Order: sequence, then structure tokens, then C-alpha cells
Amino acid sequence: MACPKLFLSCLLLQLVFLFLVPEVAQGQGLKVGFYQKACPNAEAIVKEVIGQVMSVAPSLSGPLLRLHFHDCFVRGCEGSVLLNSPTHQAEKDALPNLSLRGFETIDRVKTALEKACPGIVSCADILALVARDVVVATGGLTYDVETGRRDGNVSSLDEADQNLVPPTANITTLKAGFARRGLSVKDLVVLSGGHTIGTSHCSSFTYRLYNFAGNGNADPTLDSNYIARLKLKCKQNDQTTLVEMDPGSVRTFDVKYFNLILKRRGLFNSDSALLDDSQTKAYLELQVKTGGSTFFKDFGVSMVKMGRIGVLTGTAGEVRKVCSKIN
Ligand code: HEM
Ligand SMILES: *[C@@H]1O[C@H](CO)[C@@H](O)[C@H](O)[C@H]1NC(C)=O
Ligand SMILES: *[C@@H]1O[C@H](CO)[C@@H](O)[C@H](O)[C@H]1NC(C)=O
Ligand SMILES: CC(=O)N[C@H]1CO[C@H](CO)[C@@H](O)[C@@H]1O
Repeated sequence: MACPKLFLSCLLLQLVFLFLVPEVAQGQGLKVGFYQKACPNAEAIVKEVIGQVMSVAPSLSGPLLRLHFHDCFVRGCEGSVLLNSPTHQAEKDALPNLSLRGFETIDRVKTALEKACPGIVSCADILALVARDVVVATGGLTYDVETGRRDGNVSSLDEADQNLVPPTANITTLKAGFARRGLSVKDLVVLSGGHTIGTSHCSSFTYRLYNFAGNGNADPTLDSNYIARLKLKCKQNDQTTLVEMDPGSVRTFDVKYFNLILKRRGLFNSDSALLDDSQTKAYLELQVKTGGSTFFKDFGVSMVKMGRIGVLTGTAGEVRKVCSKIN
């Protein structure tokens, strides 16, 4: 598999990540309504702030949903993706993260919560609640979010590089990456549906358009009309342009992205790869055929499972006062 410029170390990290210690989704200590006594309005406050943000900056829906995923896949859902590092060695500073956004929104939610109930609601829980509210704001189905996570105090660039599944990943690597965290093949295909909203930098997929496999051609698994369209937007070394991952419905949570994958228009190899497994392919076909008969509900179920990965609960960790800094 060709490794694009932006993912220089991807060959190495694809090897490494099979052998790392698992952070499985167990989630002991989490429960729905954890803040009911200590901060009864916590969830309403999050929802209100997200409603305000969505009304003025709807393009933040993608970035905000993605933050929870990135948090959970590196060290577990413990808010480490939000930490700043004075020496730029935090998760934030890792390459895949060049593209993370929405930190100011999380700070805004945190400020509102600190005003209502100081020191109670963790940053890790804020990410989980915000992700749910974004799904609802874009037209997805609501689901109960388990809360009670506490915040970690370590954030590592190297761990982000090693733990985030790269967009170049094939189906074997994807399944292994999810299984290692207690997530099933179904969770993989369902959660990949998160790409129904948001944008991508050209640099995350131009290797598929130009000189794929070193032969000067494009990725043969990608629809040729789509290749032509993408090439118009993305020149070979473009590091800045954003393209819609689900063109025409980039702010709507729906099954159109699954339809694109079936038409060989999945933007990343990791999306196209869902055609290479009979179970994931069958899921895409069923959802497209039925207009998402179970996808909307399945998404909430898989998000709750993802939200259990490697959590800190009880007296572990801390509740940060400011999400970008340990106390
Ligand atoms: C299965 C492995 C996954 C891979 C390899 C992957 C990879 C990527 C990449 C490369 C981007 C574009 C980043 C950029 O260039 O700006 C992206 C964007 C995004 N991803 Fe994923 N992703 C995966 C799973 C997920 C999951 C599980 C979710 C959430 C449930 C998610 C939600 C998003 C969203 C919402 C965006 C758009 C972000 C924006 O608008 O800025 N992804 N993903
Ligand atoms: C999938 O990717 C991994 C890591 O790059 C590689 O070792 C493996 O051979 C690939 N599997 C297939 C079936 O291409
Ligand atoms: C980080 O957290 C661990 C475990 O919760 C704790 O033992 C350690 O002292 C903390 N380190 C800092 C710098 O706060
Ligand atoms: C190294 C680098 O560019 N890191 C960036 C990670 O994402 C944040 C938020 O967008 C940027 O502020 C950092 O500069």
C-alpha cells in the first residue's frame, strides 16, 4: 500500500498498532444521567451551547463529532485530545490532527458548565455529549449518553500517531484496530457512517488520485468520474483545500455516504475498504436499500460503545477546570 506524504510514518504505524496494549471498551463506572444530582442542567447546557454554535457555524458539526472519536482512540475517552503541550508534543500536534478543529467550542461549553457547577463535569464527558448533540443537530437520532468519565493528564503525539487508524487502512487493519478496542465489525461500518458529515483536506486522499502504487495512475478501485471531479479540486500537493466528504449533504446526517461507497466514491481507502468484507458490504447495501432502516439507531448504540473505550472513572484522573490544561 502506498503511503502518502502526509502519512510518512504510516507503514511503520500500521505495523505497530497491532501490538499495542488494548484499551477495550468496558466502561465500568459510567451511567446515563451521572450528573443528575451534582449538576442537573449539565446536559441541557451542553445542548444549548451547541445549538447556538450550530446556528452560526454549522460547518463545525464534522469537527466536533470527530473530536470524540479521536479522543477515544488514543488512550481512551479521557479528554487528552484537548490538552495543549508547551513543547507541541501532544495528541493535538500529531499529523492527523493538523485538521482537528472545534476546540474553542469545547472551551465555550466548559465555561458555561463551570459557571453553573464548578469542577463537576469532565472534559471527556463534554466531548461525548457534544458528539451526540451534533448528531441530533444534523438530523440523526438522539441516544442516551453515558457519563461519569474523568479526565486524564497525559497527551502524547507519538501515541496519536500510533493509535489513529490511517485513511490508507485496508479492511484487515480497520477490523483489527476496532477489535483491539472491543468494537465489532458492525461498529466499524456503523461508525464510518460518521463521514456523512464534514470535510476532508485534499492531502488525506490525493495519493489515490495521483501516482497510486507508484505507476502514475489513480486508485483503480475509485470511480473514474469521481477521480476526475476530485482532481479538479485537489492538485497533487495541495495541503489546504477542503472537500465535502458527502457532496451535497455535508451537513446532513443520512445514509448518502454509504451510497457513495457503493458507487466506488468513498473518499478514503478506509471507506472503500468497507466493500471488501461481506458483512460490512451487506450492511451498506441494506441501509441504502431501506433508507437507513437501522443505521440511525445503530449509530447511537455504537457511539455509546466507543464512548466506553479506556475510560477513567471513580477517583481515577481528575475533572479538569480548563480543558486544554491539567489542573
Ligand atoms: C474507521 C476509521 C476512520 C478513519 C481512517 C478516518 C479518517 C478520517 C480522515 C482522514 C478525515 C479527514 C481529515 C482531514 O483531512 O481534514 C476524517 C474526517 C472525519 N471523520 Fe473520520 N475516520 C475514521 C472513523 C471515524 C469515526 C468513527 C468517526 C465518528 C463517529 C469519524 C468522523 C469524522 C468526521 C465527522 C470527519 C469530518 C471532520 C471535519 O469536518 O473536519 N471518523 N476521518
Ligand atoms: C493490510 O495492511 C496491512 C498494513 O499495511 C498489511 O500488512 C496487510 O498485508 C494488508 N492486507 C491486505 C489484505 O492487503
Ligand atoms: C497523572 O495521573 C496519574 C494517575 O491518575 C497520577 O499518578 C500522576 O501523578 C498524574 N500526573 C500529573 C503530572 O498530574
Ligand atoms: C502541529 C500543528 O499544526 N498542530 C495543530 C493541531 O490542531 C490545532 C487546532 O486546530 C492547531 O492549533 C495546532 O497548530
